[in-house]
Amino acid sequence: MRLDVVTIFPDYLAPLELSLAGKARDKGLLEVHVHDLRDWAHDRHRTVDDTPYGGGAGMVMKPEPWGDALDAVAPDGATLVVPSPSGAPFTQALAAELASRSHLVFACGRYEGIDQRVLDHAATRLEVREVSLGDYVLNGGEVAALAIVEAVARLIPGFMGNAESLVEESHQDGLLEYPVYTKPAQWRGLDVPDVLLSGDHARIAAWRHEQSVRRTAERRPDLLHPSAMLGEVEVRVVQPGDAGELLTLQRACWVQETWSNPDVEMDALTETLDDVRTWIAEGTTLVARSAGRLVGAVRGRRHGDTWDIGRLMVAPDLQGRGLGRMLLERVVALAPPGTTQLELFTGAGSLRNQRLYRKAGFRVRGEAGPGVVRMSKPHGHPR
Ligand code: JD8
Repeated sequence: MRLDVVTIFPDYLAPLELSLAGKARDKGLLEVHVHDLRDWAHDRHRTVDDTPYGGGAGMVMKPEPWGDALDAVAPDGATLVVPSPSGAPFTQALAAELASRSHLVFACGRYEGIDQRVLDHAATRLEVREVSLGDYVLNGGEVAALAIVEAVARLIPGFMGNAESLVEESHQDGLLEYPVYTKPAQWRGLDVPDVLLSGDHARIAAWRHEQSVRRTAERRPDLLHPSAMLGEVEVRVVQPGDAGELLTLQRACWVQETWSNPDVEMDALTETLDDVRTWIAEGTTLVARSAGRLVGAVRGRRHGDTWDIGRLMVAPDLQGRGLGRMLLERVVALAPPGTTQLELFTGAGSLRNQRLYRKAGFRVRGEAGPGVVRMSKPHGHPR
């Protein structure tokens, strides 16, 4: 990935040299270039700002230096990221989306902001994403750019030493992190919770999940129960009339899957309405609706003593609220008598999905074709 940052304070971005981004550079995963906007202001004082049309306090950044800078730095088709207090909230999901791009250009504004025509003009040849770091006011875009670069760079495949750790994180599954501890086991009269010293990985995973849910309920209830966000969720067996919405939701969800699995062929992405009508007539398919909107679905099909689970989908804007976990539980509960194994397939790059399935007791059993992993779980056997 290539990153370009345009700013009137290039030294503000010096931390990029030090940090994670520096290591990514050494690994050849990331190429970072910082540019001084004043290099495109050619008057004696290298002026980049002027008074606002319509009056008001402060100064506005002039369009000409920005236009010339972006002409020089941003090739057609690049993604222009503009930190702004009026931008879309920056989230882990947006970080993942930006991490799928090959070239990001950051336009760091100052003063009262950048002349709007710079973004309007840029949008004629670039993907323009105005992004806000949070509901508070900074003096410029540099700090936001640093945070966004770090959140994006660490998602670049091969960047984090062990991709595994990415799966464990807050906001990956909509729950906050559980508390962590390290040696010594006693410190200033404070002990590490016994369960963490037990070596019983199932109990440890359960304790950590409970801690995550408790913290989320206390600190971020908005992230917790589906009903809290979605209102009542009705789950029922699919009807023929659901086919159109199901096709639409499926395509939206599998477009997202291509971000984490760019080289994998996905039937779900290319199926037709008739294909969907055909497979909802086979096996068991559940759909979830909230306020009349189709927000999720899952299917189960019997293959001998195996219950083949698939097409687990949650509307992209509602992911991370536990709806996927709930639908998985519901379709598992529908496994026919005599089922001895639950099985599913997902993208090798779909770490978030794998995390959900692993938390539900599924384990990766190996590759099932290029870029696809098979996960399964014994069923019906008393532990
Ligand atoms: C870019 C200029 C300062 C903002 C007058 C203060 C992001 N979450 C965020 N808060 N603030 C910013 C941000 C602030 C910026 C610029 C981003 C460029 N300013 C302006 C409008 C009010 N001053 C941000 N991301």
